[in-house]
Amino acid sequence: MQANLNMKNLFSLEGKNAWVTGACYGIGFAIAKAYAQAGAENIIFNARSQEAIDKAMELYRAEGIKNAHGYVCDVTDEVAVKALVERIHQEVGPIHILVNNAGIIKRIPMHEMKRADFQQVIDIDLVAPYIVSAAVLPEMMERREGKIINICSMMSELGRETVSAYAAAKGGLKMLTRNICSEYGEYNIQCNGLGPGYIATPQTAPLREPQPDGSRHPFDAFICAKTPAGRWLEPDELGAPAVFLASHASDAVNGQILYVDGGILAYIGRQPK
Ligand code: NAP
Ligand code: GCO
Repeated sequence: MQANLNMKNLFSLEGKNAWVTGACYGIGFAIAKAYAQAGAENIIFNARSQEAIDKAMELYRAEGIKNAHGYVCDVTDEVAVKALVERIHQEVGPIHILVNNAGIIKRIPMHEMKRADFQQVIDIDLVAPYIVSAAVLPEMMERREGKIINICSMMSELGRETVSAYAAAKGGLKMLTRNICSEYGEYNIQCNGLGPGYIATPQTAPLREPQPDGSRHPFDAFICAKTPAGRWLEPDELGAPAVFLASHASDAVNGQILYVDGGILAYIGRQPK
């Protein structure tokens, strides 16, 4: 609670253990780095293969982060997630902060998308945040304190061609965020969303690749025209907003989606010159 904290300490994560799902690279890794810089006691992350964990541990070590703990776990596997929570309690300690970051996208016109593809996106981007949050909530309820941050998207608010499953999942994740807020706020648990704009990560790399003739990808130009700053955002620009949502500075913020989009949602798009 904020009663005995001053402004300087409000954004500190000292003494807190943070689990960022899928934080081997991209946005998750950027958030985990920011948490470490904000003083987090331990950084916990997971991936679907030991190879990914080993590679990520090298990245954490290169950043001087010595308190990173990587575990092999597919976030859609409810049994594995519950077992991992117990293992984290034994090997690391309590989970104070959970960031549901792990996610995929499939860019296929809906009428051509196979049901299995649609389902896989829903399972990872919407069902998994439910699975992981449900596994972590009991300890947060008992402790009467916890932070859950769901990584939403522009597609929590907007649609576009070929991303029907992703938009459905991220729209659902916005409402799951609001419902966790509603159901668990009485336990002093805050659940908010972080809504990145268009971020330069492996997930969006296909949208930025130069064309065979060396020209700019049309989507690259499109997004820069839709962003007031005229550029893609970098993963590290999400760090400080993520620290805010994980810290006592946001104890009175609940059920909100904090969009870190460079202004995309406010902007009709650059007018033709
Ligand atoms: P990314 O570079 O593709 O990284 C996604 C991470 O999630 C990877 O580490 C991936 O591991 C992991 N993951 C995927 N499915 C998993 C599963 N079933 N179990 C465990 N880990 C799994 O994506 P990103 O751009 O950093 O995006 C991270 C989050 O931000 C996602 O939820 C995405 O929807 C969201 N987001 C991204 C943007 C953007 O512009 N990049 C904007 C808004 C929101 P593997 O290597 O094993 O696949
Ligand atoms: C896409 C992009 C977006 C971003 C992000 C935007 O194909 O439109 O991948 O979905 O990943 O979610 O906020």
